[in-house]
Amino acid sequence: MSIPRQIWPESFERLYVANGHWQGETFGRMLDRLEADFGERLALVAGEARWSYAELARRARVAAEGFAGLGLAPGERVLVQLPNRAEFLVAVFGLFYAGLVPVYALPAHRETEVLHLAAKSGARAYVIADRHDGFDYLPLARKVLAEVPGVAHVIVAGAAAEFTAFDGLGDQGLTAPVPRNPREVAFLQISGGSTGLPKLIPRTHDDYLYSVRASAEICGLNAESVYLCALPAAHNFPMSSPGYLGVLHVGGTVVMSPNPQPEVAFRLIAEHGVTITGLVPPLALLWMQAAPRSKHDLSSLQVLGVGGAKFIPEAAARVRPTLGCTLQQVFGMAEGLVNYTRLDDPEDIIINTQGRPISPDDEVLVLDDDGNPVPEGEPGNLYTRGPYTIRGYHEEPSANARSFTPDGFYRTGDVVRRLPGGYLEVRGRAGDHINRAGEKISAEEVEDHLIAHEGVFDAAVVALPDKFLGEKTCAFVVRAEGEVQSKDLKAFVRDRGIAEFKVPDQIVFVPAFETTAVGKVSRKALRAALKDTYLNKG
Ligand code: J2J
Repeated sequence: MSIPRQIWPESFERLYVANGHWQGETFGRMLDRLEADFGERLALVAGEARWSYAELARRARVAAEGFAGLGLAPGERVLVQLPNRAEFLVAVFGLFYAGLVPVYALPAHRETEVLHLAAKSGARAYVIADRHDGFDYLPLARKVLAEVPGVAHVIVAGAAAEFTAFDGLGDQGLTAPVPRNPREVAFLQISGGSTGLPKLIPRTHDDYLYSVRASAEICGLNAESVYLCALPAAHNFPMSSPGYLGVLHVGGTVVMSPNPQPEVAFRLIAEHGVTITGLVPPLALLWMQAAPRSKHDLSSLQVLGVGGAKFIPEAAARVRPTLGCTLQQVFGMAEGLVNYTRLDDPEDIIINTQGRPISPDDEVLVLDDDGNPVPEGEPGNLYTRGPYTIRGYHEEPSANARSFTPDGFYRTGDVVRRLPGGYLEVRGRAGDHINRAGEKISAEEVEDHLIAHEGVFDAAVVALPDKFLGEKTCAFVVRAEGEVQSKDLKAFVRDRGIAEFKVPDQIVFVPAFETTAVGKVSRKALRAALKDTYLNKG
């Protein structure tokens, strides 16, 4: 069963083709092109691996043969949950080459998220590493096999136990990519949305590769560029803004960092002459703190992209003095629209704005709550539509009715100011999620986990400002019978098998939630009122 073709109205498709955005390349054909153009150049550094484009392509084709050999048919989905190691790129290019559709899970995801993503995407296989960050993925894989009927194969990078070893997947390799329509869904990315579990974002070859090509150009990449992938590779930001795909597109080198901590990343920067990387604001702060004391030479670094959450101007102004490189603010979303400050923008724009859209065909509206345009410089809700912004989530009719207008604009949930030249300044957001160091957490999802505890009568989760994380989570909890304590609740939520970053940072017990005489208040109003009553006093 294939995913239906992603539909933009025909007039838009014609426009995006006519304007040169959609060029008809697929990820499978991209791999062949990269090998032909850059064969012996260094494509990837990861752990001990130093692979040329030819070697990466060879390995991906072998993996592709292996995937096909398992009986996976073109168009079928494969859940990929791999940390930043060489197998990540081999697996995803192998899947593309075999005409399969990767579904990206984060290494931090646990049972709840993984089971949901596998079931929702209709995944037929699950690709993991044996261990990462002290977590053993094999028991999780057994659970996925037992509980998600469609999943028939587990492929493991590392010690595979009873499962298929990634290394032994193929033999000769496919000789050509399995043909795919470039307008079809190439992969499913996950949303950091504000309601419930992650939604799946269908991205096509044509739309995504346009954003990759254009990002590579905006970020000044060329064959000498060396990109450090410090954030988890499954995130949209390190994937394509400009990310490892942007760097591969122009024949540069990708260096995989197993984690983004300065001690690890700085050594890799010095050793491999890294020229560009991307970070979320808390990590940028950490790097700026560590750089003056570091023994490593960071002088190769030319561009630091910062995005995923608001980078405050005071911090932004310190990037050049402390790290000696150009800051590029990146305001993007896995649903599509990506804004960049340009490398040659005046310092004032680079420090105070989150950039402007990639494409002349990105349509941006800034509207008040009644849907009327606000004057330039006034805050309003950001809506967008364009050549690489989706028109709907995968199989989410009710979320789609909320998140997209009838004429196809995506309601981003972000509140922005549009400034002269089309630059955007992010002011906040309308939706109820917590942006914790760039990881988006749905208030509703965490509330559901808390309410599942028998000692909890009701719960409301809000964002609190945090100097380091930007925002952290605070759960207001009304107890049921008994005296349940914070540490019990945190342990309970953690044991429900969710990503650690979703466990509430703080829990505040309150006697009751105020409700109006009518007895019902929107969750949004309730969260705001709680914050106001308990946290903003004095
Ligand atoms: C304020 N908020 C920001 C920024 C994202 C590049 C960069 C980031 C993402 C990403 C991405 C922000 N200032 N600079 O996909 O390709 C918040 C907004 C946005 C949401 C999207 C990329 N950059 N945000 O973060 O899908 O609220 O993508 O709507 O994870 O992050 O989150 P996500």
